[in-house]
Amino acid sequence: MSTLVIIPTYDERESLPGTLERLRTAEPDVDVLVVDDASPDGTGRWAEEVAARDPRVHVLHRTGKGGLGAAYVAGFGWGLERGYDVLCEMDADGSHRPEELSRLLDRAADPDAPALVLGSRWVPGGRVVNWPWHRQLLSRGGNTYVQLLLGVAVRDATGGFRAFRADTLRAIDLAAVESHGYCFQVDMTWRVLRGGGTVAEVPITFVERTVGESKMSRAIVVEALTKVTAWGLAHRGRQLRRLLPGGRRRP
Ligand SMILES: Nc1nc2c(ncn2[C@@H]2O[C@H](COP(=O)(O)OP(=O)(O)OP(=O)(O)O)[C@@H](O)[C@H]2O)c(=O)[nH]1
Ligand SMILES: [Mg+2]
Repeated sequence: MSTLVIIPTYDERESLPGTLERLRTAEPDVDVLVVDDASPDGTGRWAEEVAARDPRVHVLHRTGKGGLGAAYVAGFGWGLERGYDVLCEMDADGSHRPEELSRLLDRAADPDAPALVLGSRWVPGGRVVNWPWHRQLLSRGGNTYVQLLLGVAVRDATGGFRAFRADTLRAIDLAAVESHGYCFQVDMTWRVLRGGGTVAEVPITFVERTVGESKMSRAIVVEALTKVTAWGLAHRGRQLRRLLPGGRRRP
């Protein structure tokens, strides 16, 4: 099973070296793709130096900060073109522990592997470390909102430590994915589920970053809230139409 771990970066010069080193130690056989959006702090240049010495490390440079979603879509395209079997998402900031990637990969390698394996903070055994209460509230509240509106049983649809099977990504129209922030994670989960795919959650310990700065912003929260509400209303509308007389025959 060939695996690509995609790490999007924007100003992660301080955090990427440690994360990459831990990843190479924990999973020496996976390939890594750093997708850098022309980080002003030189993260992309640094990653390029590593790639020159380590054939398993690759760098995709984008011209400017275009959001997490667009970076992943570019990374997925790169990986699918090269025929990887499993494509993973992982943050550069150390929140996703490279030592726990094996849990996701083991599940993705099962004979009855799900379409998507999520590293989950909010299933039994999952934890968060040093995360301020307001971030926990936002994450738990956001995930409850997703579950209620979309009617999905996924506990951590906003998490970004995950493993997709390549055929799962091939079945998704990636060019149509426009979400930027952590709404992107919900968007991808929802597309997998709507396409009939299964999603499995494995517990992870999520550790608050110790260096660098968060890219979380009000705009990212507003985007997620607006889009999840719109998807939820459309979904409930479709359900309602199916219940109406003759509803099933309607297009
Ligand atoms: N290429 C690229 N990477 C990004 C962009 N925005 C965020 N990232 C990366 O995406 C990962 C997650 O971003 P974080 O800033 O940690 O955001 P977060 O994990 O949602 O929020 P925190 O919990 O506050 O850290 C990090 O590796 C970032 O460098 C972007 O616009 N482009
Ligand atoms: Mg983070």
